[in-house]
Amino acid sequence: HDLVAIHPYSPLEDPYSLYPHSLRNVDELCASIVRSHRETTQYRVEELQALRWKVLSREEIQVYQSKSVDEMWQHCAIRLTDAVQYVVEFAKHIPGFRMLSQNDQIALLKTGSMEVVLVRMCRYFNTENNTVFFDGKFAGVEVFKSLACGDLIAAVFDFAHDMCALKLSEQQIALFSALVLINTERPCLEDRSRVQRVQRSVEFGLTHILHRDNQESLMHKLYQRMAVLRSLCNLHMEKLRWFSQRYPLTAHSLFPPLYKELFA
Ligand code: CLR
Repeated sequence: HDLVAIHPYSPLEDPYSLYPHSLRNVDELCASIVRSHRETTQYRVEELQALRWKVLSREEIQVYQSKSVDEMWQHCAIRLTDAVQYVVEFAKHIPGFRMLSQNDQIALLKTGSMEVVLVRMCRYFNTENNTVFFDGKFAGVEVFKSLACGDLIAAVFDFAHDMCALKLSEQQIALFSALVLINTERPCLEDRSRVQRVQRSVEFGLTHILHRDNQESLMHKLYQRMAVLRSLCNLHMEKLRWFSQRYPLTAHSLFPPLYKELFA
């Protein structure tokens, strides 16, 4: 597997899964998730803020729109895989994740990595003109026209817009991302109870920071967003199946191996 470098099991390395509810540890747990989020999000919020004026020109949009379906799919698959790779790095540093079996790590990433990319998308989204940072500039839905999956793109942009409306802090995004990944409901898990222990500690961490920020009402909204994420990812898989049927050669030989491993 390209996906996860396995580390030898060492319970000492990971006190959180043993004592998830001790108060001193919850601060450490949050700090460590926030640090790994910070270190794996390609751009900082301030950097993205400073780049907001960089919008694609009409000519540049034309270039994307005149790409063939398979060319544009390949291009986006590469960009997405890049983003997924950072999410894999993030996951590896969630306290407790590396203690899970390789099978369970992969099972969580298979369904969760794309969802976390979509959570992270809100940092890269400008609600003033509904554009997302793509290839170094801000791009609207029309840029993705040649993918021929307008419904998915519209749904993804809507989701980003709704996430932005919650005005989450970086810490809240970090903890929410971890919670999206560590989910006992994912299919094909071997050791659900171990995943559950990690999930409880992350949940406890998120509750803790929402309480500290006096924003407990966000919890309910975040759980609602998790259901939307699941449906978006199902739609992505559906589109990928459709694409692979029409363009088997591109899907087979030109998509990044990690993209195929995770989603195919
Ligand atoms: C999400 C946050 C990441 C950086 C990043 C990289 C690639 C971007 C992605 C973000 C958002 C969604 C995105 C993607 C490239 C293509 C994809 C714009 C900003 C759109 C929605 C097209 C999806 C096409 C599939 C059907 C192949 O940290």
